[in-house]
Amino acid sequence: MKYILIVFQLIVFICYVQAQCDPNASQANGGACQCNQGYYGQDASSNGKCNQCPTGSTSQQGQANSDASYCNQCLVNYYMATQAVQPTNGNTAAAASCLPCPQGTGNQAGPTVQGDVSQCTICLINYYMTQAAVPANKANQTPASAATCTACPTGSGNKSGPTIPGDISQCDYCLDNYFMTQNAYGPSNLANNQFASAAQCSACPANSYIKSSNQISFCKCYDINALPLTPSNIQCTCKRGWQGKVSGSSSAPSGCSQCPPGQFSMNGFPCKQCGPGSYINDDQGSCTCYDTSNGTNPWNFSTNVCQCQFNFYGDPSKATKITSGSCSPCPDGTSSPNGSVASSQCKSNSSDNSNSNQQGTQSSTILYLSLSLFSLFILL
Ligand SMILES: *[C@@H]1O[C@H](CO)[C@@H](O)[C@H](O)[C@H]1NC(C)=O
Ligand SMILES: *[C@@H]1O[C@H](CO)[C@@H](O)[C@H](O)[C@H]1NC(C)=O
Ligand SMILES: *[C@@H]1O[C@H](CO)[C@@H](O)[C@H](O)[C@H]1NC(C)=O
Ligand SMILES: *[C@@H]1O[C@H](CO)[C@@H](O)[C@H](O)[C@H]1NC(C)=O
Ligand SMILES: CC(=O)N[C@H]1CO[C@H](CO)[C@@H](O)[C@@H]1O
Ligand SMILES: CC(=O)N[C@H]1CO[C@H](CO)[C@@H](O)[C@@H]1O
Repeated sequence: MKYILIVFQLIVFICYVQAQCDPNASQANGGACQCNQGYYGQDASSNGKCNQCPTGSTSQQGQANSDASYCNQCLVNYYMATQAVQPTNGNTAAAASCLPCPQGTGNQAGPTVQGDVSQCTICLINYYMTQAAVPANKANQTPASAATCTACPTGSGNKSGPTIPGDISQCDYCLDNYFMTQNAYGPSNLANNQFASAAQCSACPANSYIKSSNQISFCKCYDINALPLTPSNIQCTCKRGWQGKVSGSSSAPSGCSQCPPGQFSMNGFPCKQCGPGSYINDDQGSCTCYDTSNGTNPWNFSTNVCQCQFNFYGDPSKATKITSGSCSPCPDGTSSPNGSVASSQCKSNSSDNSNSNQQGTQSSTILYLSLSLFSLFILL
């Protein structure tokens, strides 16, 4: 009983000691509390407190991290303008001064030594590099410069940030939900990049998606029952023989449902019976008029009727499998509107024109006569 009590007290004591570490500190092998990576502070146990290293700088795990001078490294995509100062010779401890790399530039690892903006040697993802970083040159009095990085054109990018100079063809990927119509090409030696090109990338149509890729490609509709997208079919709609509105996300169920037997649909329109005189095609996406002989209109999705062309008359809607010649041409000199059924709809098309022509002739004759009369009058 006595021993159990001692063990219990020991556990409580250990817990108590561990609970004394600052939330941003840890205790190595039961030793003292040490501030974590990115923090510094004296005596991280009891009353001590861990402070965050100044913006852009960081400290290492497993070090004493007792004062600001332990913040002697820069985070990635920062450069070190001045190094950390140790609290010796009467100096006050100071963290390294780390400044963010210019927009679009960065580095592969956080700098550990003092330098300048030329520590920003690479381009960030989706930027391309036209010039490498240049350290300051005291002799020539040229200032330091970071890598020259420009954002890739809309929709294009790079899987990883370029590390060497090149041209716009470094933008050889299309981003998520952009499809590629042309590969990047180059690099060229030309200063103005005239003949280098980024990948050509276009946004996916509504209700479709694509993963980032460096291949000529096309987007996929979310809806598994949609007609596949192609360069000539650039809208997600239900496939032929299915009606409804395609789903707008990969998690949503299909919005398309199959037409009942004998009914057709295209582009998700409501399923319908074929119009009189036509039969349904195998894919349930359209119908065909039985009579396709001269003078008939081909079956059309939006009208769904079988009719004669203009200047013909007849009724192909009465046609059956074996019918042909439903439409007869109007007699010469007459014409009829689209969809005429009776010969009486063939009207002479010259009457109106000849009337106005006659009127024209009449008025010029009158004008001529009046002029002649007028001149005769003058002569007299
Ligand atoms: C259909 O019309 C074309 C000219 O438009 C003609 O050459 C052909 O002989 C016609 N066919 C029939 C079966 O009348
Ligand atoms: C179908 O008919 C409509 C209405 O007359 C017309 O606007 C359309 O051009 C036709 N489509 C075809 C493919 O002929
Ligand atoms: C004539 O009517 C048919 C439907 O029978 C339609 O598809 C076509 O577009 C029409 N043509 C014209 C020129 O209006
Ligand atoms: C009447 O109209 C039809 C169709 O427009 C045409 O083919 C024919 O030549 C016209 N006839 C005359 C006499 O103008
Ligand atoms: C990285 C980390 O753990 N940071 C913590 C430091 O401590 C404060 C509270 O004092 C927390 O809010 C941080 O999340
Ligand atoms: C995926 C990838 O990294 N693409 C290009 C990014 O840019 C570099 C040039 O730094 C190219 O070599 C890569 O092909």
